[in-house]
Amino acid sequence: MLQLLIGNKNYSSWSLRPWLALHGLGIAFEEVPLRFDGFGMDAQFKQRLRRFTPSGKVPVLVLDGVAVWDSLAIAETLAEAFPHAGVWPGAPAERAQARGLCADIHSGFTALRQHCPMNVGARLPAVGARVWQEQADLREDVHHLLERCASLLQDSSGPMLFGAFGMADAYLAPVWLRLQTYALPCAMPASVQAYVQRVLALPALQQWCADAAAENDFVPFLEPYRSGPTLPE
Ligand SMILES: N[C@@H](CCC(=O)N[C@@H](CS)C(=O)NCC(=O)O)C(=O)O
Repeated sequence: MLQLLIGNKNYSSWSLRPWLALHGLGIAFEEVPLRFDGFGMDAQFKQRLRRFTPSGKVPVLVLDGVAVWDSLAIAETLAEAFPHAGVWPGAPAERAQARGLCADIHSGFTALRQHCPMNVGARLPAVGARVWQEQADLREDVHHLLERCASLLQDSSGPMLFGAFGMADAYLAPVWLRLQTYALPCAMPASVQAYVQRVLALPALQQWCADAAAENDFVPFLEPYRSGPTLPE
């Protein structure tokens, strides 16, 4: 029995990663949504999470009654529990690359995270143009990721980064949603552009975006750039 505790789909990039991986790899699970009513200790969100994780954060995977928190720990747990599902590539060199990429995303790219928080349904091109111009570290983050993807795709048998869909593709998916939201004017190599289109067209990712829209839940403390759901930037 597998459960995944997740936050608001419009905002929670960390929840999206294992959710998309589970769907993309065909591993059945039950989704347990926890609304982001606040990140303070008195928030319902924190209260409901308390018995699963001391981190107070989503995602949390519950596998046979054991709670596993943190997206990277979840990735390794899935690889262990479902060794034939293709969480990581089969070849050791590729597996090392995929793990390294996920670890780098997990601990880095803070400028992209800070200036372009995930907001699936919003369209903020003016904000994107401004932060792109003002924030050199954001430009570096994006250029670095695009170069890395281009290089991996060159060696990949396709259609995904390491051949078949895996955790690395799921880890990068929120980046492509951010580029969409903020319309960052980055120069994207054609191979990466085609890859991004393939990821965005994945039925599971389409489903996540539709679910995010259906939430219809504007969460002010996660909205640095908007004061209401339909207000222009
Ligand atoms: N390193 C964690 C990050 C998880 C995380 O920051 N989750 C956010 C939602 S996307 C959260 O639950 N935040 C609650 C808080 O900051 O108190 C992971 O990889 O799972």
